[in-house]
Amino acid sequence: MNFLSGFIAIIGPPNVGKSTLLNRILGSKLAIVSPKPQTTRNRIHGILHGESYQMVFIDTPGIHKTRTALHKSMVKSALAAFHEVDIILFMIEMGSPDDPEISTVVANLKGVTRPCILVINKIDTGSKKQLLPIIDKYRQFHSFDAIIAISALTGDGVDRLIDELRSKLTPGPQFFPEHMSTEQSESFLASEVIREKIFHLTRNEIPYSCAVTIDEMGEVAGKNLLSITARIHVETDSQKGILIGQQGRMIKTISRSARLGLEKIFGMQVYLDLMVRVEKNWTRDTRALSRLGY
Ligand SMILES: Nc1nc2c(ncn2[C@@H]2O[C@H](COP(=O)(O)OP(=O)(O)OP(=O)(O)O)[C@@H](O)[C@H]2O)c(=O)[nH]1
Ligand SMILES: [Mg+2]
Repeated sequence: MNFLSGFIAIIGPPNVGKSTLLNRILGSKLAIVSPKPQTTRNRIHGILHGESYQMVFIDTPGIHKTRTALHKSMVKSALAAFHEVDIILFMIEMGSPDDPEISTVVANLKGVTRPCILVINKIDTGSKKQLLPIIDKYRQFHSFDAIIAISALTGDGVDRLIDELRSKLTPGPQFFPEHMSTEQSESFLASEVIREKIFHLTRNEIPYSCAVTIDEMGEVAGKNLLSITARIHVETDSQKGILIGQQGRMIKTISRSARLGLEKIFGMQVYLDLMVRVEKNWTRDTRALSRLGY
């Protein structure tokens, strides 16, 4: 019969729970999540295989006012998604609907003609009463095809969202084979897990000054062991000092926590060799950015 498919972008300001929703929908951890804004830097694809349909979700970096070349590249990749997908999930969070960044994000809805669903996330943090004024306000910005309140964290409302999306899919090909849940390479996943631990374990500007690349990654024959050599790039010598920590304590903590996360994802023991390298002001240097994957 008619197979249905479509590309669906999850777009919105930083920290509203876009990556959490992607992971929730796919039931596996594809995108890293942290309580800090601007965690996601690249677009992340996740593929949901249903009975006679396929949804390809694209998690995007949070849209915000840009400062460095890194931020520009992040926002550019998020904005491009507006024009490259079939359906847009425009996500905000219940708690801060008046976020000053919202106007930046909303401005990009102008002229969008494809189906657009407003998703109000984090309803576990407040009461239903708070929703009405938010809905009224956002209706003035755009004529949304549907408005759905969810909690990506608890899963509340997510089935309803999937049903709504399914009703908006159009006949199309099965873009990806059934066993495939993401297009991301294993080395990208590995570098993101390490970056996530840096986001969780360090403060101030440190998470924003780090990029992670994988030098080598491979299974050790006959040992059920994955060996990974990775490099954390920072912008200054003092950041390098902080990341390594007194007697190497910080880098050891990051390394241990990353190793456990990697073992969970890859289902085997992991040996992780982590180095720190200074790449002066890489977030402002477009050539360094592309070297580091942005
Ligand atoms: N209480 C609650 N917290 C949530 C929910 N969804 C996400 N969070 C939390 O919100 C924070 C940000 O989540 P992310 O998924 O990283 O948000 P994001 O929109 O991808 O953020 P960026 O990648 O920085 O743009 C994390 O601490 C999540 O655990 C939710 O439904 N309820
Ligand atoms: Mg994210």
